[in-house]
Amino acid sequence: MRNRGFGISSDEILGKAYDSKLMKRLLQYVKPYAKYVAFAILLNVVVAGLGPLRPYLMKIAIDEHIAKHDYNGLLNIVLILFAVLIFQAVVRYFLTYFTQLMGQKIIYDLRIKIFAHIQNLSLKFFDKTPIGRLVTRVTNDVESLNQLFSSGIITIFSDVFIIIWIFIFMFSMAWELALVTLSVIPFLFYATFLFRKKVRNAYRSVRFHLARLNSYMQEHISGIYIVQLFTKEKAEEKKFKAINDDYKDVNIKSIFYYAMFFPVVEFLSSTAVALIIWYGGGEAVQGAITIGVLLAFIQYTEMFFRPIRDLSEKYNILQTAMASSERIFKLLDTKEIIPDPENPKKFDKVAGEIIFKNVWFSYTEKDYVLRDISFKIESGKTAAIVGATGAGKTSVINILNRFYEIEKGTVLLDGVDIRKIKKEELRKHISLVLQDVLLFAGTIKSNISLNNPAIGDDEIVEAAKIVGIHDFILSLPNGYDEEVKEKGATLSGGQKQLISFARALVYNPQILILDEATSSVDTETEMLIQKATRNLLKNRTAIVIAHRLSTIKNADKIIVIHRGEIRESGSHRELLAKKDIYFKLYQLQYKEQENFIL
Ligand code: DCP
Ligand code: MG
Repeated sequence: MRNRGFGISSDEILGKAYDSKLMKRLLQYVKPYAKYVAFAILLNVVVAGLGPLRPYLMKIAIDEHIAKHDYNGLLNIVLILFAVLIFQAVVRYFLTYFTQLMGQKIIYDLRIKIFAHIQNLSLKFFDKTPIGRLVTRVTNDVESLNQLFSSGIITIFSDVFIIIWIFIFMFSMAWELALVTLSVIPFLFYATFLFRKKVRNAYRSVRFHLARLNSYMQEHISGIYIVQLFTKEKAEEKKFKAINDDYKDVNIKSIFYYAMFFPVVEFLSSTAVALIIWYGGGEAVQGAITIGVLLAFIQYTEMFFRPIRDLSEKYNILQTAMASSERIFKLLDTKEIIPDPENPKKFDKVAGEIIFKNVWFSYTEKDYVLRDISFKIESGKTAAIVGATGAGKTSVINILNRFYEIEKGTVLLDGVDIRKIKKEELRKHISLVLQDVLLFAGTIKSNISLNNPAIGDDEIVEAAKIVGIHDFILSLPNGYDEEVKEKGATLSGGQKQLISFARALVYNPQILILDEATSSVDTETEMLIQKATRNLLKNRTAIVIAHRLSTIKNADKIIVIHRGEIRESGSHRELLAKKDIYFKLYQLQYKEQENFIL
């Protein structure tokens, strides 16, 4: 199906209702709980047999005891019937409990597996995958598998067993009458076949429109700020109404098929009962069968249609589950992982020398974002990267952290290719303060330490003091234990940035990267941070990216990037003397400042 800009094309997968390959894979997850499955099937066979036993007991009660005025015999049968009912209730309890337990255990494992897998995927994958889709995998799709395991597959067994038992009872009582009941089955199959086909298509469009509704909601709410700012509420409401209308229409259409199907089944079942009364009644009048047999048959016929009607519902569960599992496996099969080396190089201590050697890199395989980048930052020195928006500055950092893999060239840390270092080890030595600060649910303290138990409270306070946010934190009602709500919505941009600054410092890294780290703090705070970091940068390697050139004047080396290429590099003084790009940039900002002051 065409992806109509909603990013939901993979949600449209609607494969076969039963796919043995998928099922085989799914069963891998059931395997650890094979005992539960065996137990559940056993209980199912028992439950399935108990239901059809009742009409048989009733037949005996009528023919053997009521007809023969045997009161004591009748009492015995009633007691047996009562015992059967109680037994059935108890078995049903265990059945429900164990199948649900098994289902929950299976999807618990599956959720962990999916989450772990998603976490390890490369950022390249996330660049092109909507978050909503990944959330759906862990929630909705996993839930539909739960339905399959807890009510779908196992009750299919029970339905089949019930039908078999009914057949056995019917044919052993009166095979001619059994054939009369069966005469409506071809019609039933035909109705079911038509229904399945229609429902399948309806289901597909329901899903499509639901995904549309979801992604619209998601986008709308995350952009609510812009919507309200531009007073777009009315227009958005109109758009939502259109989407909502479509969704309602396809739902009504799908309900129509159900509304048709169930009365048809009901009609066929009543027809079968009528046939039994007509044909069986005639036989009874002639004395060919007893009244007990006739009544038992009427009950069997009614009983017989229930599992068949349920089977078509099971079919839907099966189909949904197959589609869900296909999507889940597709995600689990995604191999966009940045590999760790087989024999990783271990570091006791990192000096922090960084070398880029003829590095070429692209996000999309099409255009190179970085071309032939080469530079060296000696250990303990500070390098600055400057360049226009979109020049590729952040990309250099992404590569150094191995968030993305480069196409050509090498990146060396202390002379070792970073592909020969475990990602965890590499990133342990690098701290990063980013353009967009991300805070997590938790306290201010946990946002600084990221719940690392090795980091003590003293160190957290110390880091906060250095970046100058300590006093602010103390002014909060709960100080360092203040809850951070919804990604830090109650904090200002600058406050968030300072917290992330403290986070970077508290990890005491050998390499510190500041990507526009001071872009949203005021000039005074920026100066304070600069002073503090100057001390901190001693004996560490640092990369500083900043638009305000005044902040990087003191860097040991300034690298000027333009459209993915290094155009100049050197110290502030050297670059000014060159009177080229950096010189022009500096002049521009300098003049701007002067104008601003005037
Ligand atoms: N890009 C991309 N996919 C990403 C990130 C970036 O295709 N996930 C593109 C957008 C830019 C180019 O790569 O054209 C360089 O992006 P950078 O983030 O490296 O740019 P800068 O950091 O230099 O820009 P800014 O100053 O705006 O932060
Ligand atoms: Mg950037």
